[in-house]
Amino acid sequence: MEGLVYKSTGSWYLIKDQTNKVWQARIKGKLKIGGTISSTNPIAVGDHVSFEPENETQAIIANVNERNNYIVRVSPHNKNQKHIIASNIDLALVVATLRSPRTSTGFIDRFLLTAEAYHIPAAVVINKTDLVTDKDRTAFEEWQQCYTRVGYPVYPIVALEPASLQPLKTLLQHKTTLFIGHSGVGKSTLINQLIPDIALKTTEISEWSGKGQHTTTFAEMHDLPDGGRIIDTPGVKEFGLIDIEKEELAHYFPEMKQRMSTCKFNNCLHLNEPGCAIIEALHRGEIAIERYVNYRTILDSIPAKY
Ligand SMILES: Nc1nc2c(ncn2[C@@H]2O[C@H](COP(=O)(O)OP(=O)(O)O)[C@@H](O)[C@H]2O)c(=O)[nH]1
Ligand SMILES: [Mg+2]
Ligand SMILES: [Zn+2]
Repeated sequence: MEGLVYKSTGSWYLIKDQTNKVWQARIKGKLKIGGTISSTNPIAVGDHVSFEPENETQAIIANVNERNNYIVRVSPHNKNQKHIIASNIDLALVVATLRSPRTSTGFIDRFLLTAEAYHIPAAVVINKTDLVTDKDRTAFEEWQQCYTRVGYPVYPIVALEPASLQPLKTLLQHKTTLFIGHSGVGKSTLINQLIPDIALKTTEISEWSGKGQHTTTFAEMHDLPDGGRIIDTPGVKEFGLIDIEKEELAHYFPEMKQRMSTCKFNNCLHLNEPGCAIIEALHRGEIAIERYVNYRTILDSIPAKY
């Protein structure tokens, strides 16, 4: 039988078959996996699998179909290993907030470039816009302008106000969408609005401000009432970069990728090389300074090859 993985706890998997029947499944013996990625988790949310029923509700997974795509992060347990967050994704959304808590643009940019690297379309949701004060108004407008300009649609919302969610609902229809965001940005609140009978637990600000919570929680997929699915990933604090070399990094910033072929040197890292098209565009105000600063910070964090 064929099924789709909705949840993984590491040893058990929750699968839905074509009739929407739910199975509790596990792996036994050797698993056949399409493709060649090695990761700490052999099966991820979003995987299409074949399975053999053991009884009315339990099953054994025999085979994982080849993935259209997947998105990984550094394994929380081992920095040198990949952990697949989810697979077969149509859209990746970062849920960000200007305050309570403030999401750094560094986090957003790391997320966006990871989506680029894995060829997954991405968009930015700015939640808690009801809390935007005069002090963050400029930053709010800059985020909207900056991300829209480089090709990422921006959706400002108030998760608790259904009327603000209409454009986002239209976007999500009939897609499998991955939600990423720091703990406390309102992902569960948003998902509760999108799927009225789901009743996910939300966390009061006073509770999540303590460190060390949500360290080992797992991604879970949910069906949307009007078609489509969303994948909730609790507690992603940091997006580790995997397998990206310094020379490649600018390819994953669309505004740089588009211009870098006119740099004088073809191995230009866009630092201070003569004839650098990126630096020139930066001086003309065509590339956002914050995006460039984040590029530099991420570049510094990538170890040199030798
Ligand atoms: N003011 C305001 N608070 C929100 C909004 N969305 C969520 N919250 C609150 O933020 C807190 C964390 O929300 P939660 O959904 O648990 O965040 P998660 O960790 O991303 O799942 C809760 O107290 C929510 O009520 C919003 O749009 N505006
Ligand atoms: Mg949550
Ligand atoms: Zn350059």
